[in-house]
Amino acid sequence: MQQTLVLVKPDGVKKNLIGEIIARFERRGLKVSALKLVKITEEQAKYHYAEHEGKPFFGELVEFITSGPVAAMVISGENAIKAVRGQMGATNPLDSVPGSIRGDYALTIGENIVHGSDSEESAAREIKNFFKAEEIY
Ligand code: RTP
Ligand code: MG
Repeated sequence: MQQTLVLVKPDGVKKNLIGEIIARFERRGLKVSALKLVKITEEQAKYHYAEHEGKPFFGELVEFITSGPVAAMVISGENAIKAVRGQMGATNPLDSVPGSIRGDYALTIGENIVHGSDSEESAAREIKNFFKAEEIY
């Protein structure tokens, strides 16, 4: 059993894709263990994307992820981290296969619809940035 933090990013929320994205995970057999709509603060965004601090795209990344509400959720299941990353598709939507979320709904790397934790360590850190223990079922 693993838990992973998924964000439907501001572009995904604007395109009305929250339900579609959750449905894909649920159809796969993964569970929604926590869920909320939230506007990320700058501080929270910088913590979330700390590994990218100093990179040329960091400023734009923080600006984008704080530009509107995101749907934050904890998705749980066997090998949930890898399963979700597979369903998301490659970081650059142009490299994402059709049938993946980014391959179906995105065209540019800066607005790629969805986030998913990339390791158990990232998942633990990222989940704590969005949810209290009692908010996770
Ligand atoms: P995410 O963290 O959002 O789930 O995406 P990811 O793991 O697939 O990709 P990551 O390397 O963690 O990058 C985080 C986000 O930064 C933007 N990015 N822009 N311009 C660029 O070269 C570039 N590289 C990354 C993307 O929006 C990516 O989702
Ligand atoms: Mg990442």
